[in-house]
Amino acid sequence: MRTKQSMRPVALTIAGSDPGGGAGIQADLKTFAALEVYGFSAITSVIAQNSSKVLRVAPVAPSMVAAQIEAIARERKPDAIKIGALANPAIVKAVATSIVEPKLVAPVLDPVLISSSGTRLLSKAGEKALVEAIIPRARLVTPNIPEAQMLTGIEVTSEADMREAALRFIRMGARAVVIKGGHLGKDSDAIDLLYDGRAFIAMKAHRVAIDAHGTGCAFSAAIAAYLARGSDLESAVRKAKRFVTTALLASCHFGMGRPLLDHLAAGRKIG
Ligand code: PXL
Repeated sequence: MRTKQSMRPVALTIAGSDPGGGAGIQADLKTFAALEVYGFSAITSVIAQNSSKVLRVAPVAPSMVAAQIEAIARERKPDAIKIGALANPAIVKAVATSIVEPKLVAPVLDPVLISSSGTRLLSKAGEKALVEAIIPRARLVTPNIPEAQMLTGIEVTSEADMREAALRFIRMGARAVVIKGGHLGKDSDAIDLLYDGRAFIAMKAHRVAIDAHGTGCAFSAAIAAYLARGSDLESAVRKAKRFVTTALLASCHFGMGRPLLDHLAAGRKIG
């Protein structure tokens, strides 16, 4: 019997591996599955970690990262791409070339710099390469406040600073940016700021006081999933925010460190 080609949307994650499944490739694939999007993946770095800490990081050879992307894109171009941890400048450049040459869709970039437990997941030299090679090609960049500060050099302590940093990302060449305001004003509502070079959209939400591992990964993966399903950027960001909040409220401990999100529970609740 002949099996037909799937009509299901496909999203690709290019990210690091978290064996604990809370962040990285594993969290991205769960997010795609929860949102009924087929998941492709290319591993950039193998990270030995659990819910408490990172023990070791082994970057994959840049040519091998490129080969993974080429192998899948040769057969089926993904409808959306999410990029996470890229480890070093050589991997940053290999990923940029692998996306640009076959004219793949512009990626959602989660500019992962340092793990929540304090280990660098992109070297200092890699930051410069990210600014030069990936940010100018991004459909959307999704920094948190520390990442926005490190990449723009602007100190962000207010909503006005968030707007200034957002402007800077657009000047760097990104088509849009959403700055996650979770690290600002710990006692008040959390405000995420979306800017596409035309209008600032402030998205206010009640702060969920759960310090789970992998929220940034799930957010950018969910945005990519909704884009793959055909959402426009603003609604993809709004729905992804709801997905993360729902997964956060269903989060649980699978160890002694931070709680981990329940991606599949969020998918069942809100899809
Ligand atoms: O949340 C940033 C992040 C991204 N990707 C991987 C990670 C982490 C945090 O630990 O492990 C693979």
